[in-house]
Amino acid sequence: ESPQVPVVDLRSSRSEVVDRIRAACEDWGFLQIVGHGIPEIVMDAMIDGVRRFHEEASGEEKERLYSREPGRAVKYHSNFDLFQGRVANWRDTLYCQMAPKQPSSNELPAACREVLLEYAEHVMKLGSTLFELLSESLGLMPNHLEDMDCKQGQILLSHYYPPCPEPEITIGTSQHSDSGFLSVLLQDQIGGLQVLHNNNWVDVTPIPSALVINVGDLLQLISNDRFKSVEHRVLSQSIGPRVSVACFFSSHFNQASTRVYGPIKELISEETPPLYKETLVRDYVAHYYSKGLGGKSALEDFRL
Ligand code: AKG
Repeated sequence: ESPQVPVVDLRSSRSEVVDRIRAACEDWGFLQIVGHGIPEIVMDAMIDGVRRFHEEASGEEKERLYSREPGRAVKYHSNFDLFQGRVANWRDTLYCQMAPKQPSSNELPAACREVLLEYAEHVMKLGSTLFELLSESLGLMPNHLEDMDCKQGQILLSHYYPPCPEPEITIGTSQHSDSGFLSVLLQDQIGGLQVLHNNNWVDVTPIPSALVINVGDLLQLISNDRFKSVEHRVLSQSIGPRVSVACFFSSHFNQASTRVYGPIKELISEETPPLYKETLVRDYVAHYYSKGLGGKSALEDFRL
């Protein structure tokens, strides 16, 4: 039987949850969580809202939102690296930066405005829980990661993958690892997301009411390789559409931030010397974006 991405029920005992999260982040860089407290009705409404936007918003509205400008908080486009990467991905995306500054309500498309705000708030709360659990699983005080501003910024990418007539020559989302600290993914029941594990692509099989959690490059960097930021991709399929909402926690949009990130000093010892240089988040992310998707090379360039 092929290995499966670990599933963790957050209603289990604290020590069990911490142990299972540690194991998943060390071994897979990915897990699915259930019992996370976000109501199913909100998750379903979020998926519906995204589908409504992509299917029903007018051409004029999409044209008004279309942008590839780094500074814009709300924008609509296909893959962000269309002009840097090697391929055009078979998907469209609504990009919304929800924190540190929430977009004004008229910047968000009417088709999913309310549910975006509601879902973003739920994921923000869940983010606090997850960063506490991750801190504890690294042997740190519960508030350690949040105090490092790992959760200061929140971006929601609402993806829409249309059914594809020629899926064998097409890709939904190119192979990549995520740049931020942590990602929380809501996916519908269509499937197609795969994670690289021991050099094999493993399906992240949709589980009703579960969320997919994965470690980003910056968490791998500050955890000094304890936790792994792992490459993943989305296949395109003849069935669909598939809808997913990826939430990225980072702090890279804060241009004023002078905070540098390097391996956490509590995790450094003679046996485990620092493996990475210190970096500003915006410098890391600028490097990541300049490379485009298609491999996990950005982090390697920060290795000592
Ligand atoms: C991303 O937005 O970085 C993804 O990997 C999307 C994953 C998905 O659509 O399931």
